[in-house]
Amino acid sequence: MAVERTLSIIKPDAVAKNVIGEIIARFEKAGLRVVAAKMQQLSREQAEGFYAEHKERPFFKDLVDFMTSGPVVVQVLEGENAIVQNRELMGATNPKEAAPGTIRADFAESIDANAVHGSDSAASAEREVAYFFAAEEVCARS
Ligand code: RTP
Ligand code: MG
Repeated sequence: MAVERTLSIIKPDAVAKNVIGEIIARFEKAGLRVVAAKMQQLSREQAEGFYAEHKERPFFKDLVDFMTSGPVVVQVLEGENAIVQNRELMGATNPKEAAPGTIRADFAESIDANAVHGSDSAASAEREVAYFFAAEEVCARS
């Protein structure tokens, strides 16, 4: 299996709940390494650009409102099979459907305030990492 990189965002609800460390611990315990990280208040423009694929969806405005409602922690995770592994650790988009023990089952309130984002494919991961980080801001650790 290949070493991959994926973009993770700890969303405003989880930052407000003060569970940044608990969420990062899940990644570390699963063997993923943080290779870039920053806390940031997203502008509407940044959130809209990041979620551009959902621009025509009915929930787009709510999504942008939520993602700009407070600071987020943006990280690059590196490890074997990191993209799928991160999605498995996160659990389903709707926390009511998320498997027990997943981040969303344990920390998310609703489909809107769902604690974390994770890239959903290799192409998304490449775009999303470059959206937030310059190449020199990502520190290889493997
Ligand atoms: P994310 O991109 O944030 O990691 O979440 P995801 O892949 O699990 O879900 P996605 O389909 O990409 O949707 C992005 C975010 O939009 C909100 N959403 N609301 N009301 C709805 O039907 C609905 N569907 C999606 C969620 O907050 C989701 O995380
Ligand atoms: Mg998504």
